[in-house]
Amino acid sequence: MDLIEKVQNGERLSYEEGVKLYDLDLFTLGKLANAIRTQKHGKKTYFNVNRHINPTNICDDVCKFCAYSAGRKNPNPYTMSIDEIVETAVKAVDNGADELHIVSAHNGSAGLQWYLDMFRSVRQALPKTHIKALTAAEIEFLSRTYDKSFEQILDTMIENGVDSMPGGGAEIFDEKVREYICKGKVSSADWLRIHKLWHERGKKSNATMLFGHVESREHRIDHMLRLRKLQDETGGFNCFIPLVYQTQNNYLNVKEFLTGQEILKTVAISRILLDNIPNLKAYWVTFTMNLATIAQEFGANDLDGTIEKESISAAAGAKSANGTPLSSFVNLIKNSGFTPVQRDSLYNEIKTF
Ligand code: V47
Repeated sequence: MDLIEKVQNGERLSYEEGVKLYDLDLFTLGKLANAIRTQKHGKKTYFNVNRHINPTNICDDVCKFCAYSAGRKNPNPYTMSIDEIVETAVKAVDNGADELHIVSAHNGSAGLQWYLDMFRSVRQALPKTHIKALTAAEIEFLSRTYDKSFEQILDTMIENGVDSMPGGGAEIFDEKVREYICKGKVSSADWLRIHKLWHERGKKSNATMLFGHVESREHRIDHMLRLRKLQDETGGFNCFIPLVYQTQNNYLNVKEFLTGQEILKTVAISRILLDNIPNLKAYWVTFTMNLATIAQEFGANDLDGTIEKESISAAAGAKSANGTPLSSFVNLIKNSGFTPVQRDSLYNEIKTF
């Protein structure tokens, strides 16, 4: 059977077939991915009203692609106080946010207690707000630095009020690429193991893939299939988020920005290959709003959220520092022919516009 027919019949593709998908032209891929998106989600495009909080940029790890950590290229180290974090969170919720996305650099001098106090204090101040916090990379870092098992860190996160885990830190799972771009950070096996343990605790998480730097198409397919395998076991991933590498202020020295065509092909292929992860996010921060809008026709059914403030991708050149207002977000989705649906962090629908 030919590849196109296999996709149309909803059959699962192998690694080799996944790689071959890239040989199809963009419009064929878009049509195939859009058919799957429409079958699963119709014309709905999800987003949420969220606030990113990045409490510290002081980092003990050295990822070549990162422009956010307070290293040689970013001389402004900071660590927010617990009061500042709570104040920021309360203000965001007063302004309508129902999710706090809290991730940081790997700050070995802050102390494990600082992390736990942060979650407990935010939870006390905001009993109903969803806290999505700590990437698997941060969890591995905390485990390594404070001599705790992954299980102990995950259990204390839950005790202190964390609801779900974001998908960061996955980068590219291929061990050689990983060694080059983020040596010393969480291994691929541990990233997957931490999410597995989290899912076994009845909790949900997301998964990202950082692409458009030194990786090949084959590495992207390998990355997606490692996620598909874990999802078969646990069913705990809500969403897959392909992050487009931003080129500025970092040490990876890749100056060529990916073409829109390659980004859209990768979106469509992830919709086709990840048949068991329900949601596919075109994260407007790294796509640009224009391309995220188009990605809705190539399989994406989620555009992330209003964000309010963004530091990680903005440091590397993305135009995301101040988030985006709710009204323009809604209009953008509407004007592109889709139905904006505000969701909570676990994809329960809150409001259809
Ligand atoms: O893991 C770092 C990435 C991630 C760059 O779970 C960069 O809903 C592009 O994971 N260019 C953090 N990306 C962000 C993240 C995320 C974002 C939105 C939603 C969710 C979710 C998760 O940012 C890191 C890293 O892969 N990153 N540097 C850069 N130069």
